[in-house]
Amino acid sequence: MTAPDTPEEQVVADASRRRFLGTAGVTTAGAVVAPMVANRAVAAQPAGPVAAGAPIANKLEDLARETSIDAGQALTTNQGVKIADHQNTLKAGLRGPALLEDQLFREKLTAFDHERIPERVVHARGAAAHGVFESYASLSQLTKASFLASAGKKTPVFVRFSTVAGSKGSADTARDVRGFAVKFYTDEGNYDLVGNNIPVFFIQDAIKFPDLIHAAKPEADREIPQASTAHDTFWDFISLMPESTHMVMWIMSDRAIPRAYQMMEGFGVHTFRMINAQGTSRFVKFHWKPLKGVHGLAWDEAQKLAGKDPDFHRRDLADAIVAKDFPEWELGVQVVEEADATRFGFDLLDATKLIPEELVPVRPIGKMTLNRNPDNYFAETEQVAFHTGNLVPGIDVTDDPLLQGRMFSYVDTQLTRLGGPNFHEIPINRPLCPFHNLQRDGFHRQTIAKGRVNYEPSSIDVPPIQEVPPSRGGFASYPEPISGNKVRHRSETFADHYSQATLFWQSQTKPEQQHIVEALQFELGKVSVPAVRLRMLSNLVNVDRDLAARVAAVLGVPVPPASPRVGNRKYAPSPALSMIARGNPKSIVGRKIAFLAADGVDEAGLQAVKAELTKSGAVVKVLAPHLGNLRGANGGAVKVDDLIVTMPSVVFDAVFVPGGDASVKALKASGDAVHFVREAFKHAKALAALAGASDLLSFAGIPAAAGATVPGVSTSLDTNALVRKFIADIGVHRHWERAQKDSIAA
Ligand code: HDE
Repeated sequence: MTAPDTPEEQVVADASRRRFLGTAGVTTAGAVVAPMVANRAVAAQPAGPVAAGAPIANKLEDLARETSIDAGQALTTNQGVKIADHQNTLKAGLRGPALLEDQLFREKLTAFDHERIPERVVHARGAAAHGVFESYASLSQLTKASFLASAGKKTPVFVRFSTVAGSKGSADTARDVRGFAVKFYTDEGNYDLVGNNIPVFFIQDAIKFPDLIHAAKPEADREIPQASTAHDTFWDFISLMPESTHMVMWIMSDRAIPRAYQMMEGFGVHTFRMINAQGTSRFVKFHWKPLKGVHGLAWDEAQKLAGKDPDFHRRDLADAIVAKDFPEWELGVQVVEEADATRFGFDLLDATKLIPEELVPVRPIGKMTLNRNPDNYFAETEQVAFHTGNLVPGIDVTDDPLLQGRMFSYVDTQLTRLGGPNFHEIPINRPLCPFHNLQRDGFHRQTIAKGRVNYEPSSIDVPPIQEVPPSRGGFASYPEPISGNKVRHRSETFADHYSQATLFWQSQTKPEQQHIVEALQFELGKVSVPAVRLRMLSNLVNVDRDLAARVAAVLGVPVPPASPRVGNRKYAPSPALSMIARGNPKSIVGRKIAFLAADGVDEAGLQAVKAELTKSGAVVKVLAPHLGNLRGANGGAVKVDDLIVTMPSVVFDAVFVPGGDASVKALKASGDAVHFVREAFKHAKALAALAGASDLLSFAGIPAAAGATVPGVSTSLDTNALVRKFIADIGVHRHWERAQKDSIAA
């Protein structure tokens, strides 16, 4: 090894020598530790008592009290003792056995051995972000909740998105409902809106939740399959629970394979209450509407993404925030007067039903912007604990028997997951306003509550800890009048299980209906028990006979008779339920566009299209058979971003092929490039090719010849016209109506 020239090289050399020298290396360690000690003064200091003090305006400031930056610091034990050798255990002799007394080794390994906590029993896989909610106007006529009390009022939020069935390490793009949990750090305490991206649920009563989840999770004997409902036990349970049919229609639709978290709607699902200062209560349903529109993946694409980029959704969320293309949603409410609760012909307390937006419009009340990624996945995303019971004055629950069960489950589950009752003290969970009560002790207690008095009433503390009446902000449950016999029964008003499933089906566009049919064919095709398939088909006949027939045809069985049903309410189709008919903005901001090129590319054409797409907010990546620079046809150079083999078509929204004879020829000779365009076509994405590059598309079997009009494919145009059409095509998201796509082998 040559002698180090700089102090930095000396540090590296010293560190690597210590790895081999053991304690002898201690003599050189001073050189490593000394500059770090000097840095120590800048280390973030731990926070003071958390329960005391004035309100903190901002959650990031609050979390900053707990952050610590290790870079540049002296390496120490948890007791603050500086560590001289972090490479070798303490041994009896250079080649001898390890010594039990090695406290440095034991502290390190003990911490490591206990690094994992139980994953969430459901919603284990998730990703989160910080942001802000801004109220549009005073909502005081509806609710006394202070975070909705005035126009422009800003409240910090932390939002966690998740899949439900898969384990923590499963793929983001599994067919599943997505969790959409929002924690508002309001100035009156934390309010959690723990919702999903689908407005209804599988079951009506919480007592069935463990059965539903057992049936959906991997089967009990072999723990197969992971993060998939395409198996016997799920469909066995579902087919025996007709109340799940409405939700099943949503799960089989493209809602269950979103393009991005930022392109999903969110729903509170249950009917909640809002109560104003006068004590008037109204029913509300919560809706989050993404400003980027609601978009899905193709099912084949979602399955391939599960292997090619299992982190597709969490990467998209984090990247968008880094690029300052902040994900945004409007929060809206559907409001129903108590007196109108029975006018819909279904029960507002039944979580398998929705109120069509055409019957009760969604009123926008504020906007949420996610603008900061968490610093630490475990500390924030994993340890955040949501709870439907985290309510603030002015918002309350109803008697929905599903919601009532959730009121128990969320705190209960954290006791195991987060190891005791003090999880509210974890920085991501603690409120921004002061909190004081007489709850004490327990595992991992952080707050050092001073004084003798830990009970109430007491005359010793003057003044004592005090209740706050509702008139001054105390929470009081809505005094709903209740009477009735103690029963274990389901109300008859919950009995119509099919009418809204039919409403959903009839509200879908033709391609969306086709996707539902294909999803059912796929899932039931994986079911091995014939009786389960038949029972499910009998339920589907109640939704729509044609739907059942199209599924039955592929399952190779005749359509069975309908299963028994109660009720048959007719609804007008609701365009708001369709991801396509609802209408989406045509913006291409944040859309990922692959440019396929090779040496000899027409660099001027490439740069011109790239400039226009980038100006419109899209993210362009040049993919080529090799990294470095491409030689342009006219002597220029084009920087390559990625290899064609490392970035598959499924991670992009559209494909552009620039001209240049040699480039097009090389791409035609590359199986990866040909597969790339075929697959993008099959997944209904926008494709564009300049000049001779349409050869690549034709060669791949894509109808791209001059004069061919295939939705979303642009060829034979000059650069300006092509860019305009390509941008419009990308804005449509997917060209599902493309007839030829399913015959393409990819
Ligand atoms: Fe949950 N649910 N849930 N759930 N849920 C959990 O709480 C539960 C339901 C939802 O990102 C658990 O902290 C029961 C509906 C989300 O941390 C657990 C019932 C909706 C998340 C639990 C339901 C949800 C959870 C597991 C039926 C949409 C993830 C870990 C009565 C409105 C929150 C945890 C996060 C998580 C119980 C049904 C949404 C076990 C008993 C309906 C978004 O407490």
